[in-house]
Amino acid sequence: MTRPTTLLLATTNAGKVAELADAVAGAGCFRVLGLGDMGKAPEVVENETTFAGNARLKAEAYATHFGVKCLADDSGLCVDAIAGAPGIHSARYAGLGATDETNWRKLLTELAGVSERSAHFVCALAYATPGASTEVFEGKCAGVITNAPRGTYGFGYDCVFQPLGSALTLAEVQPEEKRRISHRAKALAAWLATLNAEPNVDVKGT
Ligand code: ITT
Repeated sequence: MTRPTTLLLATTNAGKVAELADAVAGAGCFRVLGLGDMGKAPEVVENETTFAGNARLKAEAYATHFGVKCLADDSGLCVDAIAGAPGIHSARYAGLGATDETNWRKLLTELAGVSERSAHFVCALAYATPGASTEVFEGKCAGVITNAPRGTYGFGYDCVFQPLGSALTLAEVQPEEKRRISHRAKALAAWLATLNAEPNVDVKGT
């Protein structure tokens, strides 16, 4: 029997926690902790210019500080008609104190009258181990921005994002369905696929 490895899920975003925690629990080999289970956490300034860079910053800062393996996500929405905005600034698109609703309202205002509404979500997932090199996995989900919000599931921009091939927004599909098709699901799948190569992590929990 392999002892579970402690893994810190380093995000303050409740929506992300819900999506990450399920997948990580499914791996069956981790004792999962959140930032709330730790002592005072260092403040991490996300000042890189890419999703991957910011995810790596967060994962390495927490892994080093707490001495445990750490999984951190940096993600956001890139809209083609506005040069990929809000991109890495998705969480604060509507300014300091932005909420999910002020963010998606600002996006709909920016796109008023715009017919080209293609967009994609990106998730960069960084997996840091103290004293070892960090791995980063990326997932994308392509779709279009709707003209109005629809649905009550999910978080962030889900209510204005309709994945390609779907008639529903990510806030209208059941959470299980989002966990199957999303950018975060794809990044998680790529990370989970590498775990069996680790000497002290046994995905099958044998
Ligand atoms: P942490 O840094 O603590 O993880 P955060 O919310 O600040 O939390 P980010 O800097 O990665 O995280 O910003 C991600 C933002 O992108 C998030 O606040 C949403 O507005 C948006 N976003 C990311 N993934 C999303 C998803 O699956 N559905 C809808 N919006 C999403």
